[in-house]
Amino acid sequence: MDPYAPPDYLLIDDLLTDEEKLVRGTVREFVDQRVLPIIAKCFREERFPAELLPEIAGLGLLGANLEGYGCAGLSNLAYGLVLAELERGDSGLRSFVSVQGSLAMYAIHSLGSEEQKERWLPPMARGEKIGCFGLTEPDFGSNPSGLQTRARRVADEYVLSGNKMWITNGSIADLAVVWARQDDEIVGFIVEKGSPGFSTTLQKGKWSLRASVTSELHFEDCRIKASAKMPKALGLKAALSCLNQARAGISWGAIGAASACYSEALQYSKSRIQFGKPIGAFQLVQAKLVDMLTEITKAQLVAHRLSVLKDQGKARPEMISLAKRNNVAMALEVARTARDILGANGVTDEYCVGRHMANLESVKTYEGTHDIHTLIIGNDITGHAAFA
Ligand code: TGC
Ligand code: FAD
Repeated sequence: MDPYAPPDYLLIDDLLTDEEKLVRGTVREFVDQRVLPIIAKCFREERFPAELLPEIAGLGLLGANLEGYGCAGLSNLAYGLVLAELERGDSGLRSFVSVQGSLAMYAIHSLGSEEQKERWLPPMARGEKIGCFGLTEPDFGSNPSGLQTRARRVADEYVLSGNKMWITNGSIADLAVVWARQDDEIVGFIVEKGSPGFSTTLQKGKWSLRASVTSELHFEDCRIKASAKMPKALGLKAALSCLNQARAGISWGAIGAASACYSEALQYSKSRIQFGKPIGAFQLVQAKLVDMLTEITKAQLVAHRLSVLKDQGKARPEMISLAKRNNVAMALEVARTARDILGANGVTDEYCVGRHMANLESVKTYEGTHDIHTLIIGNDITGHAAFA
């Protein structure tokens, strides 16, 4: 197979270092050789490809932009390139890596005690322990400030009660970072699998992210040691600070999915003959391809600039919202247009466009819906919060 060459119309590769290109090249090869041959079947069977985990961990992709504790310490830019490659394979695979590294590991890294970091981060980086991140509840999605999961201190333990929903990795996780209300404050805990009163239910029947595990978490008077509380996980602000990491990564990941759809549609347009010509020779098809390429290129520039700002410590949460909102909407539109260019073939899983299109519907909703990010940016520029 020829190595994949993503669209790079404005030579953004010239802005990358040799090391960044090397990291991306390694993940690109992994996706070509190990992910693409199996992913359509996984999606069809609603199965997360857990067999890839040792290789993903071996490549240093878990918590890759974190420092120390066995993590690779990549720049945010290099990490973004990694996530774009993974999501070129499937959004479910990128979700796994985002939740493990950018949500669960990041939460422990930035909010946990030294003991918690030393205990959990090295095995999580090695892929020996899987994490999930439980913020969303059945009645509180966009508005986590109202979350109802309760934590009570009883002697040297905490007792948790409540339910989380739509939790990526939930049923396969060895530990859950869980946000709960203690008295009137939102606080975060590390809850181990097997804790008395903790159980999970797999959420089946998704037509999106079928190669990703999504679960409910149940806490019925779940008892955990007092030391499971993360000392710096205080207030909604702490929970939201973790989302910045994942949202920034998604802005890169979406480019990978969009690039896969664009490349497939471009190739198809050159080989599919109608009215005696390749469909790519028709003006209307060319206009669609040009719009796709233009939007991908703009998204690449947004993601690149955001990563540079993040590496310089200058990326504000609202900037991250702009990149997540724009790039995911762009990718979904590109996937839909690519699906259209493939005609009837676009609705089969022999081609990747339909799978990406379905996945991106979830990506548009999770980590803050498109409209919540509109309101975050709207608040920033006008000074008027329009959430409630
Ligand atoms: P609000 O009053 O605006 O904020 C409370 C405090 O938090 C601060 N803050 C942030 N800090 C860091 N990073 C951010 N992104 C922050 N956003 C807000 C804020 O400054 C304030 O600080 P302080 O010092 O004044 O206390 O809170 P609000 O209740 O009005 O909510 C605002 C809103 C709607 C933007 C927020 O609730 C929100 O972002 N909602 C969306 C929820 C969401 O994104 N959930 C994601 C769950 S995880 C997930 O989906 C994983 S998907 C799997 C995968 O990634 O693959
Ligand atoms: P709601 O908040 O009910 O929103 C429904 C609609 O109303 C949306 O269009 C929204 O934009 C709109 N809306 C809501 N409020 C307003 C407003 N003020 N103004 C205008 N419009 C508004 N969560 C986790 O904690 N951890 C995970 O690992 C995780 N993984 C996920 C995996 C998948 C596959 C999915 C689909 C979701 C996952 N989520 C996870 C949950 C995700 O973060 C939520 O779905 C998301 O935050 C939206 O919440 P909701 O689904 O309850 O929608």
